[in-house]
Amino acid sequence: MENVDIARTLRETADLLEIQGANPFRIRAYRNAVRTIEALTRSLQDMVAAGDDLTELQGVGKEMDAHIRELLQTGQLSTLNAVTEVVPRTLAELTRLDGVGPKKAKRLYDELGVESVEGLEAEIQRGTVQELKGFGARSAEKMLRAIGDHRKQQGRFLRAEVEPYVESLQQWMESLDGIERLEWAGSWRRRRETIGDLDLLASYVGDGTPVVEHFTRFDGAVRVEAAGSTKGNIILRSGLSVDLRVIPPESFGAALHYFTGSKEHNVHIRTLGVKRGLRINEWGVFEVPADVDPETVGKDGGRRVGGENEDEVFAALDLAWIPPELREDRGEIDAAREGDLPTLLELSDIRGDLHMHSTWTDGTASILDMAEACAERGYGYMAITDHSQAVTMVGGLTPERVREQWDEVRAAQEEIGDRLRILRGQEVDILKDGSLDQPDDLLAELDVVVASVHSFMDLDRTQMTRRVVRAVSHGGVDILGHATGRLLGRREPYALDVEAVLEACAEHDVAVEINAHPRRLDLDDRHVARARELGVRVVINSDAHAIRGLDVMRFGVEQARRGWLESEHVLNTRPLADVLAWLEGRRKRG
Ligand code: DGT
Ligand code: CA
Ligand code: CA
Ligand code: ZN
Repeated sequence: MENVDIARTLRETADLLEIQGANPFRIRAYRNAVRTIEALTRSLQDMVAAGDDLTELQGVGKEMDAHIRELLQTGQLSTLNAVTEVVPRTLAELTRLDGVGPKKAKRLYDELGVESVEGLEAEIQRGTVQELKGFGARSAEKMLRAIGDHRKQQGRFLRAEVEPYVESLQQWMESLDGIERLEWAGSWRRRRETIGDLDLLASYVGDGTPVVEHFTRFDGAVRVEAAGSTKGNIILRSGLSVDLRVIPPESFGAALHYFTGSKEHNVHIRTLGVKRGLRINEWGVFEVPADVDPETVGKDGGRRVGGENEDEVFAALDLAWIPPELREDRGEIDAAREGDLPTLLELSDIRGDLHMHSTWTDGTASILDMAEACAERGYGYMAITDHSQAVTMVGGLTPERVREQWDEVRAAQEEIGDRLRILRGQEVDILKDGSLDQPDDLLAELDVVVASVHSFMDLDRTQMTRRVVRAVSHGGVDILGHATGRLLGRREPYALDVEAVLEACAEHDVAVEINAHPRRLDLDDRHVARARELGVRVVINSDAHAIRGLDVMRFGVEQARRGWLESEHVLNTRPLADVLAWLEGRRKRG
């Protein structure tokens, strides 16, 4: 079992225990363990094999330690089995719907016999949910929307969920002799924010059966769907499907290009080939005589002019090699022809992080610990941006508390010295009418203000757009945080005219955030590209709530690359002096 599988099982158990009305402390123990496991970089399996004491991990006590060991040994959890004797396991899925917590799930089950998302949908259609006390038509309508959101994302995985499998499968395949090249293709290589399935290519001379057989023996596989001499497919415990293709070396580059996609990019490339009398497919690049329609010759008919390396596919069309992130047929082919491809930014360009939380609100680490961790990551600056008071659930800060926090910021700064600059920030709530959750004098005294929406997310498009535009036009806001509020797999973006918001950001010189949390990645790639076109400054923030949370920055950088960003478009690639100059300039203009 991978860490993600263990985390998922524990989370499911916690959900079901909560539905059952178990002791809140017990439930919290599960959730704390889940949070730790999700942030863990080492595999629990390896740690146990190495004889590590798991109870040294934060949030992992004796009971969770035993659970993890049981899962690793048997693939089962007896506690979960016992719980599912009382409430059906499918109820856990219900609580994953936005707006349906354990209490609601329990009532839907007790009073209407709803056991699953499908069941809930059917009951809403019959009108029974609307009749329940405390539910009503509006709430039923919201649930229907949540079901729709949930469905749209079904079967797709976050990059962060897939990453551990990529690493362990890579290691497993590398342990076999004879594979010349091994590359991931598909949406994973294009660094899409969600992944439908994984596509792995192996270059191998001769019959590929041993490679496919080795692949199917990967210990994370629960099912083998296909195993032949050139192709294999396995299903992992999480339900993730992995395709393997074994490719002869002379075709490897062409296959890598083909299976990297996207399909739209491939179609465009193939069409350009046809115009030049070239047949381009997963086997190679072939020249066909002028009087022959290239579509009519066989899959490897004609004279081979390339295919071993990927750049030969592009070179045959007089194109520069295109980074996989850009291969969506959104102008990258023209740019490659004209020498206009962007020099995409890299993780190492990032010099600071301007959105994170501490123990002052819902973070788990102190300001000093966060600062040390940022310094360790090589940053020159960071901002502590705890929530404002409207977010009551996490103890959002009043203006007085914010000023108190500055003492701790100052103390942490003294401790850290000139290794890193700690900026005094806030994540200020954008209230329902677009006003801000802090007074103007406080905003002016803060070094950096991130403004975000955390409430009334179901306003209509006009109201929501007016609200956000008003906030970014206020003058006191430096950064618009997670602009569309989407949660991948959980919640669609709220109704918002992003174009109008970006225009307002451009007009008022407000930076727009790429929130790097793998479940957010908000803005999305197209809007990032649009921000670049409009000349809006972009900032990539971790929104970390724990030290490990800082490490999601890489996902944000990947998203920025998919949005064609170069280092110069991103605020936090600039040195501290530039960032301060920009912030101070904004303060003066007020
Ligand atoms: P995913 O798995 O939904 O996250 O997205 P992809 O892009 O990984 O899609 P997948 O796994 O179905 O196929 C991998 C690549 O193979 C795809 O990006 C392009 C190529 N491909 C698949 N089907 C076709 C097709 O019908 N025509 C062309 N031209 N290429 C295809
Ligand atoms: Ca795929
Ligand atoms: Ca595939
Ligand atoms: Zn937020």
